[in-house]
Order: sequence, then C-alpha cells, then structure tokens
Amino acid sequence: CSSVAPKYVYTPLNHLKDGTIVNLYGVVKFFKPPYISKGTDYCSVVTLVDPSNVKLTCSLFSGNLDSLPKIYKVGDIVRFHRIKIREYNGQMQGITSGGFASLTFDGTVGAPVVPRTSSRVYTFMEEEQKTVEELRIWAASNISISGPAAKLSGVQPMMFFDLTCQLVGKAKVDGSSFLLKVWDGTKCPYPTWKVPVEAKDLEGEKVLLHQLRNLVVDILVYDNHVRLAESLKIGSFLRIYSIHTKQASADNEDVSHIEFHLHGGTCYGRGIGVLPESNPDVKELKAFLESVDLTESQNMEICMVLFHLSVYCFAVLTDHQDLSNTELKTITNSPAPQQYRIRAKLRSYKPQKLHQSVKLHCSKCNSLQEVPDIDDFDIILHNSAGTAPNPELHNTSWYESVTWTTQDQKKREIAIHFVKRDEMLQHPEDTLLMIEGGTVKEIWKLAKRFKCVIPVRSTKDDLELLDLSAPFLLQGNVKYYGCKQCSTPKPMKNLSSIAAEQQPSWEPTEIAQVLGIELLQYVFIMKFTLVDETGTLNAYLFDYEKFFQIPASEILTSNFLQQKMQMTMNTLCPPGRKLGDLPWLECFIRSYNVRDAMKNQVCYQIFDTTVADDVV
Ligand SMILES: *[C@@H]1O[C@H](CO)[C@@H](O)[C@H](O)[C@H]1NC(C)=O
Ligand SMILES: *[C@@H]1O[C@H](CO)[C@@H](O)[C@H](O)[C@H]1NC(C)=O
Ligand SMILES: CC(=O)N[C@H]1CO[C@H](CO)[C@@H](O)[C@@H]1O
Ligand SMILES: [Zn+2]
Repeated sequence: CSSVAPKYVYTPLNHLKDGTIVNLYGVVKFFKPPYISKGTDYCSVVTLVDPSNVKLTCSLFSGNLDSLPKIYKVGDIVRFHRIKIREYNGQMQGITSGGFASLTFDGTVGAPVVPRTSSRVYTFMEEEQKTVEELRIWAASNISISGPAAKLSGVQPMMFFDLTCQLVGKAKVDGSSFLLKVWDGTKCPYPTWKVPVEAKDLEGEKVLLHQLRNLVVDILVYDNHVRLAESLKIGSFLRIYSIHTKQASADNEDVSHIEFHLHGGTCYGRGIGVLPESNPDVKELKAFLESVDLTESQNMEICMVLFHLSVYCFAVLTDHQDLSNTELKTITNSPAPQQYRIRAKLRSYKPQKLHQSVKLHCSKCNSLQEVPDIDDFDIILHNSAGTAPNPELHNTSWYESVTWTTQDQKKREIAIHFVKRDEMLQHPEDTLLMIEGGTVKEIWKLAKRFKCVIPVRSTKDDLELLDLSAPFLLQGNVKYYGCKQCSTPKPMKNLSSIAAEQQPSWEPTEIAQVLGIELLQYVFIMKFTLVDETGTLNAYLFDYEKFFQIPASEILTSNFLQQKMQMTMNTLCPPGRKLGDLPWLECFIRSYNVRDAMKNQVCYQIFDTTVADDVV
C-alpha cells in the first residue's frame, strides 16, 4: 500500500490573478508577528517578495496561533498553500482561505532546510528543497535582511530595535500595560528603569531575578500586546520587535535612565514572537547565557548565607595577643570554633570589583542585603511626588516650612520643613530638614549643605517616611537605610524630642531610634583565599571599618577611598605576580560551624586585623 502525495503547483508572485486560490513561495520582506485582533482571532501580516520582484502583502487570520506561519525575522522563507488572492486598489493581496497551510524556513544560506510547522502531516518534495535554497541565494543579494537587531549592550537612548531575549519575570501593571523582565546576557551601558509593581503581582523565580538584577531590563508593553504578554511562559525565549528606548525625564540628569517601551499598535512590525528552543538564534543565546559569569554574585550569596547562620557560634577569646602562628593545614584539620594567628599569602580575593563588596547588615535580624540602587530611590521619589504636601502640616511649633511649585511643565510641589531649636532656626550646617516632592538630585544638593535631610510625604495628620527601600536619612555623602523587617516607623513628631535637646547632634543612630528605624550598617564582605606552605583556606572578611581603615558607608560615593582600597588590595595581592613573589601577611582568623539542614561546614573569618598604615 502506498500513498500518493498530490503534486502542488506554485505560482510566481507576478502571475497572481484576482479571485484565485493558489500555492506560492516567497521571501519575507516585512511582517507583524501574530497579535490578538478584535474578537479572539490571531492576526499576522506578511509581505513577501520573490525573484519576479513583485510584492504581495497577506493578511492571515486564525483562531489558532499555531496555524499562522512561524516567522522570526525578515529574510525567512514561507510556503503558503491555498491562499486566496484578491485585487484591491489595483494591487494583489493574499488572505487566508479555508484549508490555508504554511511552512516557514530559515532564510540563511547553508542552514538546514527544516520547515517550521505545527502540522504533523505535510508534504515536502525533494525539488522543493532546491526552491528554498535558490530563494535563499536570491534573497541574500536582493533584499536587505539586516533588521534593527541589537543586544542590550548596544542600546542607545531614542532608538527602535528588535531584541532576542529570555523572559525571567512578568507582572500586571494596569489594564493597558504589562511588564516583561528579560535578559540577553549583556549589560545595558546606561542605568535602566525599574517599573514599580506589587511584589505579589510579580511572577518569576525570586532568587534568579535577584541574581540577574543587574542584567535584567524592564520592558513595558501596551494595549494590543498585553494579552499575548500575559500568556507568555517564564523561561521562554522571545523576539520582541520594535522596542522603543527613551531617556527618562530631564529634571534629575544625575540619574537619568533608559526606559523600554513596546507601544500599542503594530506599525513597523511591533510585536512579540515566541522562539522555539530549536531556533538557531535561541541556541546561540542559550549558550551565551550559560557562559555569563554569575559566580561572583553567587559566591557572595553563599557567603551571606554563611554569615547569616554563623554569627552566633563564634568562640570568644578575650586575649589573643599571645597566640603564635598556626599552619593552615593544622587549622583545616581542627574542629571549630577556635581562633588562630596565621602567616599566609593572599592568592586571590572576591569580589574583584571592590565596590561590590559593600553590603548592608542588620544587627538585629542579622540579615545582609545589597545597597539599593539609586534608581530605586528615584522611583520611590517619583511615586511619592504624587502626594501633594498637606498645607495643614506646614509651620508647626517645631519646624518652619517653605513651599513652592517648580517652573517646568511638571509643576512639582515641593515643601521643605526646617526643624527649629528653641523656636529658632539654626545654621544650615546644624539643621535637619524634611523634604516633600524633591528629586534625587535636589536631595543630594541639600544633603551637602545641611546637616541632615529626611525625605517624607504628607498623610492626613502627620508627615511620614517613604518606603524603606529609599534611604530614610541622608547626611553628607552617606545614605542611611532601615531594615524593612525590623523597623516599625513612628510618627515624625517624635523627632521633636531630639530638637528640644540643648545641642542636638543629629546622630543617625539617635534619629533612627526615635523614628522606630532599625539602622542598617554598611559592611565590607570579601572572600580571601589564603595559602601557606601547608595548605589553602578561604576566609571571609566581615568588616565595618577596621580592616581597611575606611568606613564602608563612604566608599560608594568616594573615588578617592575606592582608589585607596584598590591600592591596599594591590599591595596585599599584587596583580600578575607569581605565588612565590606574593608578600606574607599576618592576621587573625577564627573558625566557626555553619549548620544547615544538609550538612555541617566549618568556615573561617578574619577578625581584629588592620592593614598597617605603612603598607600603602
Ligand atoms: C511659615 O512661616 C514663615 C515665617 O512666619 C513664613 O515666611 C512662611 O511663608 C510660612 N510658610 C508657609 C508654607 O505657610
Ligand atoms: C514616639 O511615638 C510613640 C507613638 O508611636 C510614642 O509612644 C512614644 O512615646 C514617642 N517617643 C518619643 C521619644 O517621643
Ligand atoms: C531585482 C534585483 O535587484 N535583482 C538582482 C538580484 O541579485 C542578482 C545577483 O545575485 C542580480 O544579478 C540581480 O540584478
Ligand atoms: Zn533586621
């Protein structure tokens, strides 16, 4: 028994006639990826050309997304069966008819000729392979295939581009827009915006989103793209067509960032396509994503967990000056907890980018977190600017208020409340002020000139602190944060008790205390790989100020201190030197047990050690 495949005839695009139903081949010159049109049908628009140099635009409708051609880029080749031709305004058009079927092929010369189709039954004759190959060769020299594709690392303000990426998070924003969080393994050279969404609305793996936070960008999609975006699966690979990049508002140039929009409508082929894992671009992307080095941040993560678990099981030795040096091998073979003095060389350390070693530590719940991005602060300020200053809270017994409206088209209302002492205003350098409606830049400027700045917003009957992802207090260059978990913000009125003191010193710890804030401390966290003749040992440095003699709170805003720290590290571990030529260091380390559900591990921490002044 044998089946006989029908022999199809393919019509060149210059031989199409009104009212016929034909089979044809063409090279994609333009397309709109499927979108949900009115009703529930999917619609896709494709413009084809062939060597006759005639163009044919086809409007394809189907209730089933899979039955539309799987076109991923200009230059792909399609075969349509049973497409209906009609003449409209002197031009031929194609439209789906009953029985319409399609195959799509990669247009790259030399790529395997494998059709993309969802239909399990299709005919594909040997001679058709030749047709595809010939069309590829023709297309290679006759149509411009280079689309406006870009990597995130190549993004510029004010451009439109197509992005091949992986979806790692998504969230509903409102009825007419939807957030996609994607990455392509490269880093956008500009700060990028973070679209604020409720944590409960965000879908995606939290740990992964956190690990990738510096590589993931937020793309806001609108209107007709929303329903498709909602249906996308986390982890899938996408090509998003005609993303628009915008530079954010100019009223705080210091922190301007790039926004990514996929506007409503489908002009210029705007839309979202899902790519299968077999797509060559996806294979390439996957290989690249796997090669991206996240180890540095992962190591830090592990180290954080270690600290989290460990701090309670240190041995306490009050006097260790009489300790003599212990060899590393002896240490690694001994039970914890104990304290040692060692003589070793620093073979390597992490993170290599020193500013990444600064974290925030809560001494109450013992948690560690990253220092929030300045973009987060900007967004929180933007959001709180929606609440206008409440005039009933102006000019009270303990502060004097000044208000104005900005001259730009935003017409922001700003209120500054200067805290008084003995009913008197103080010199700026002794004054604490609270500000409503300011931008990051304005707040920075004020923090340089005044003693302390607290960003606030109005409620019905008092001023209140902003979200604790923002610094609750700025002093000079230092931003002070509170622990979200351990703080219970109190009314701002409580500050008046400090203002009533003889000489208010406005110490951050004191301010935090009356405001019910658990102050987070800046710490350096690093991993040192130490070696001596007997072995190797990884020790963590957990240090506020002592080791480098540089306050961790100031390093992020000071180039000078960053250079000083880099010089210190270069002295301890000169780059490019052989192990034998590295200097010897002496320091104290202690061992401690870290227990988790699975195992008991011994870890090591450097303590009570200061880099001598004459080292640098
Ligand atoms: C607060 O009082 C000062 C001094 O009396 C006055 O100059 C200022 O306009 C008042 N501010 C507001 C917002 O009413
Ligand atoms: C701060 O406010 C709380 C109310 O939340 C009050 O109980 C407390 O006494 C106040 N503390 C100071 C120092 O004013
Ligand atoms: C219409 C057109 O531009 N045709 C060109 C396609 O490419 C071949 C070379 O491969 C040219 O010879 C044609 O003129
Ligand atoms: Zn805490």
